[in-house]
This record gives sequence, structure tokens and C-alpha cells, in this order.
Amino acid sequence: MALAPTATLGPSLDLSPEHEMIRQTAREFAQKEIAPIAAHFDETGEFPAETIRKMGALGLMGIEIPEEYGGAGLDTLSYVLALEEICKADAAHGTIMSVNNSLFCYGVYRFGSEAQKQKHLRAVASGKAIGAYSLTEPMSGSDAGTMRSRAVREGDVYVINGRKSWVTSAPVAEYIVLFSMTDPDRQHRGITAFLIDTKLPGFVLGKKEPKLGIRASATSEIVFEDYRCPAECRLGEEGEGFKIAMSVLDAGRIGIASQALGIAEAAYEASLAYAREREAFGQKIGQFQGIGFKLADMKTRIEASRLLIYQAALAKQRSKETGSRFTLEACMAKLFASETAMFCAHAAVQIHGGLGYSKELPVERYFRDAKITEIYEGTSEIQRMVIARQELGIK
Ligand code: COS
Repeated sequence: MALAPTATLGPSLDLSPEHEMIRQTAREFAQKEIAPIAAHFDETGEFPAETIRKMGALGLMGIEIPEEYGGAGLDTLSYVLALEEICKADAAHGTIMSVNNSLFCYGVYRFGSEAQKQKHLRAVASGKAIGAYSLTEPMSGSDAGTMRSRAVREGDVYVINGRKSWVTSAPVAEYIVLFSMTDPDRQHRGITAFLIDTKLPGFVLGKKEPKLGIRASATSEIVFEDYRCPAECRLGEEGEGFKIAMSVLDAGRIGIASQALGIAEAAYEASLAYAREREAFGQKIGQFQGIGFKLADMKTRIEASRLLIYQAALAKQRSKETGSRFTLEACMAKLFASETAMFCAHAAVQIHGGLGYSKELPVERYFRDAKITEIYEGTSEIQRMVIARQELGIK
């Protein structure tokens, strides 16, 4: 049974030669250009502008966006394959890539006007500018409908005031998809989306978020002080913001699942190699059941994550034709893959012993980077809530 024109499912998932080529191209770039510099950028917290620029030139910053809007014109499976490879080398590069592709480009392509696509999307999808997405506020995270920032219409502008937090890429972004309240009485139905130009007056960078992991991705608060957003930069209609935010997060969650898979694989491969060579008590440590069983569980969870991610990617691809939602598939992939990343990174540190705790190896970085995948773009608790609601038919 053919599931999609671009992929087939056999006993193992057989990718088309085109998809294999995309994976190989991303892998070679990631291992040659990103893996050697990952520790430095993790240590310093600098933004890796040069490698991100090269990723843009390779088409990795707008993979699914049609070429006429500056993207690479590829499918969702291509996106998850490429992202997984980038994250295997460095999850922080993957965060920047994922936000650009899923949280910015996908939303503007799906909900933007032709003029917005020409202006905002083309620049970001081609990698010439960085895009960001801003939903969270200091007092509104999982309960995203309760935001306090306000956008008030005055003639042909919206005057925006308020503080948003945890905005990935905010310090380097040229454009941000912002969600703000236009009609507080209508609660989540009073939220509206805007395309923010960070060069305009009234946009102020707030404190940098001091993070445990993915340290090379720039994350900060942003503050709006009487920012005047032209009405033509409203994304969608007034009051449609919450649905836009949620639909875009469905896409984003597939990206985070792919990021988690990349981290899990990196942790697993390092562990496998170490278990084959390190000796204790007169034998390779992989021969001890305590290590072998860990490797078996890691491998099994990784392959199960991969299948959930590919299923979600195919569902998203189908949605481009049918308009159907892929919320369930995206949440299941993110939930399982992120918990797999944490499981594998935790096991990898343990298998490596003292070396796993040392900055001389990347294993401790995988451990720090893995944790965020269980938190951002919806915590594991939120994923379980959404999956349960979908299954129960509550929403
Ligand atoms: N796609 C389209 N529409 C969606 C949707 C989706 N994935 N999820 C919800 N909606 C719609 C619902 O259909 C409902 O529509 P109506 O207004 O017509 O009834 C509306 O949005 C509100 O949905 P719901 O009642 O489920 O909202 P809740 O306030 O209960 O919250 C959760 C829903 C918890 C799922 C949502 O707030 C969420 O995902 N929170 C996590 C936010 C997050 O991931 N933050 C991280 C930001 S990025 S770092």
C-alpha cells in the first residue's frame, strides 16, 4: 500500500534514492562543518552565524517552502531526515533550523498573504534572514491562551505592548511571528498573530535566557513598547491567532521529534563504540549484560521513534493536499522521541562512566541538550494531554 508518493514502508523503511541523497548531503555537511565546532559554540554560547549561513545556502533553512518563495521545494520527509542529521552533530544548530523551518516558514506559507510571502517568507526561507516565533510569556507557558501582551488597533496600525519570553533566535531574527491579545474578553479566541519586523522602533531585546543546553541557539525575552505594527503585517484574521499558533506547533513538534532522534542516535553511537572498545574485568564492557541491555533498549527506542517521526512526516505531507490535521501523529512522535533522547543520553553518560561526565567528550552535551526536547514546543505532559483528548474525542 503506497502511503505517500515520496516514500514507501517496507519491513524497514526504504527511502527513495532522492531522500537518501538528501540525508547523505545533510550528514556530510553536519559531520564536516558542524560537529568539529559544536563544543566551542556550546562553551561560549556564541551564535554560529557562519554555519547557519552555509545551511541557508544549502537550502536547509526553508526545506519545504516552494522555490518561488526562496525555499528548497522538498517534502516533509526530506525535512525530518536533514534535521535529524544536523542534530546528530549539534542540537543547537538544529534548534535554529527547526524554528526557522517549522515555526516561521511553515506558518507564513500556510497563513500569510501573497505580499507577506514575498517579503517575509522569501528572506527567511532562503536563509538570508532568520525567523522566530513568539507565543510564551513569563506568566503563560503551557496555558498559552492566557497571554497578557496586548495589541490595540489604531487606524492602520496595531499598537503592541508586553513582554514575551523564551524566544528562540530573537537576538538574531529579522522577523518574528508574534501572538498577542487583541480582544481579552474572548480569551483564546481574542488572540491575533502578527509579523514583527525587529528593526522597527518599540521592539526591545530583553534578558538573554541562561540555558542548560542548546547553548549556541540565541534565546531571549523580547519587550514591546508601543510597537506600531502595520495592519498589513497581521497574519490571518483577528482572533485566529490561537489556532494558527497550535497548527504551527503541530509542525514544530515533528521538528523537535527529529531533533530528539538525532541526539539519541549520537548518544547511542558513542555508547556502542565505547562498549566495543573499553575493557573492564578482562572483557569488553559491552559483554556485560548491564551494558548490553542498555544498548538494546536505546536501539529499540530509537527505531520506534524513527517510525513515529516518519509517520508524522507522511501525515503532514498528506495534509498539504487534504488540509487534515496531523496533531496526533506530531504529538506522539515528539513525546516518544524526546523521552528516547533523554533515556539514551542518560544511558550514554552512565556507560561512559567518568568520561561521560567530562567535557572532553560530547556525551555530557547530549545529556544537557536532550532535556529541552521534553520541555519546549509543549512539555511531555502537554503532549500526553493532547493525545488523550484526541483519542477520547474531547477536541
Ligand atoms: N490545530 C488547530 N486548532 C487547534 C489545535 C491544533 N493543533 N489545538 C487546539 N486547537 C483549537 C481547538 O479546536 C479550539 O478551537 P475552538 O476555539 O474553535 O473551540 C481552540 O484551539 C482551543 O483549544 P483547546 O480548548 O484545546 O485549548 P486549551 O486552552 O485547552 O489548550 C493546549 C490547548 C494545552 C493543547 C495548548 O494550549 C498547548 O498546546 N499548550 C502548549 C503550548 C506550547 O507548546 N508552548 C510552547 C511554545 S513554543 S517554545
